[in-house]
Formats: sequence, C-alpha cells, structure tokens
Amino acid sequence: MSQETGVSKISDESPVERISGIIAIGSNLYFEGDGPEIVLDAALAILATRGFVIRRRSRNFRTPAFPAGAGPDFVNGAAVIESTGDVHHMLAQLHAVEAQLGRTREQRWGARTLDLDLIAVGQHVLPDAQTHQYWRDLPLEAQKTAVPPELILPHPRLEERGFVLAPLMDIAPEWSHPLTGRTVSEMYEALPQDALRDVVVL
Ligand code: PH2
Ligand code: MG
Ligand code: MG
Repeated sequence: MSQETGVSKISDESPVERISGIIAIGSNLYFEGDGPEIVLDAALAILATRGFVIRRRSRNFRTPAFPAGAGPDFVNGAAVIESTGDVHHMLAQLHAVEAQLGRTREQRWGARTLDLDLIAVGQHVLPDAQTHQYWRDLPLEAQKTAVPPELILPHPRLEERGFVLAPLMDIAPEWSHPLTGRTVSEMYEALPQDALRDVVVL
C-alpha cells in the first residue's frame, strides 16, 4: 500500500470494485424445524457474514406457488445486496447459501427451503441482448423443460411475476430494465390482475 511500489495508492477512489445486486428471496418448505420466514432471515444473515452488505430489504409477502398447485404457498421478499467481486462470484455465493440452508437441486419449480435469485445487477445484460430476448420470449410450455445453460440478467421472467415485482416495489421501484427501459413501477402496474391474486403482505 505505498506510493513507491505502485501496487495501490490511497486516494478518494476505492481500489476495490463493488457491485450491487437485486435479489429475490423465497421459501416454501421448513428447514430443520424453521419456517420460511426464519429461513429468509437466516439467509440474509449468512450473506452478511460472507461479506455482503444488505442495503435494503422488502417486507415479506405470502404468495401462491407458481405454477398453480406446484406446492405450498411461498414467503417471498427481495433485497439489495452489495459486495466486492463480479456477478459470477455473487451468484456462486447465493448458491452456497441455498445449499447451506437445505436447498437440494430438485424438480424445476418444486418446493424448496430457500431460493435466492439474482434478478439484476445495475444495467448489466447477460450474456447478450439477443440471447436475453430468446429467453424472454420463450413460451410457458417450453420454459418447463428448457433451462438456460448460463446466467441471464436481468432475470428473464421478471416482468411476469407478481411474487417478484411486489417485493421489488419496496426496494427498487425506480430501477429500470436495461433492454425495455421499463421501471419496476411500470412493470408492476402492467401486471395482469391474476399475477397479484393472493399476494399479501405478511
Ligand atoms: N419460485 C420458483 C417457482 N415458483 N412461486 C412463488 N410463489 N414464489 C417463488 O419464489 C417461486 C415460485 C422458482 O424459483
Ligand atoms: Mg432460483
Ligand atoms: Mg425463483
């Protein structure tokens, strides 16, 4: 840390890059006797011990499982988390915390003790706009079997999901989608009535 070595210098610019991610959190199964709300609290507490700063956290919402009939109601929320490192580091940490709290890689859309989904990182588009469009346009039937082989950001199903957008309204209503330009508020207002049915604040 000296001027002579040139390795780093003290300045008003941080030498370490920090990134801020919007995550959706959810649970609809007990883990070792603890219900979904406790599991969600634990997940954020563990993220904090792993070096994340929890900048914002939404209220908890009870939401019916999607697709309908797929299992018990979820408790869903959202948070803004900040860390050093890149997007892939962030995703790996989310997966590690899921595993720590009992998540097994199970059936797509099945019940789970903990689901931590990276929804967006600023205005990043991954892997590229064209691939993103492909996943966004995929019909529901195809979504049931086709799983993206790589991280897609923003989350390709964001705009359809009341259980994601309702919590996002608490923490990031002004965030805008880098490809559509629509804000969370606009996407929330545009949801079909259906998407918010039985979505209630706990
Ligand atoms: N997550 C899923 C599948 N279905 N349904 C609700 N209500 N909430 C979720 O978080 C959720 C879901 C896959 O990640
Ligand atoms: Mg997930
Ligand atoms: Mg999910």
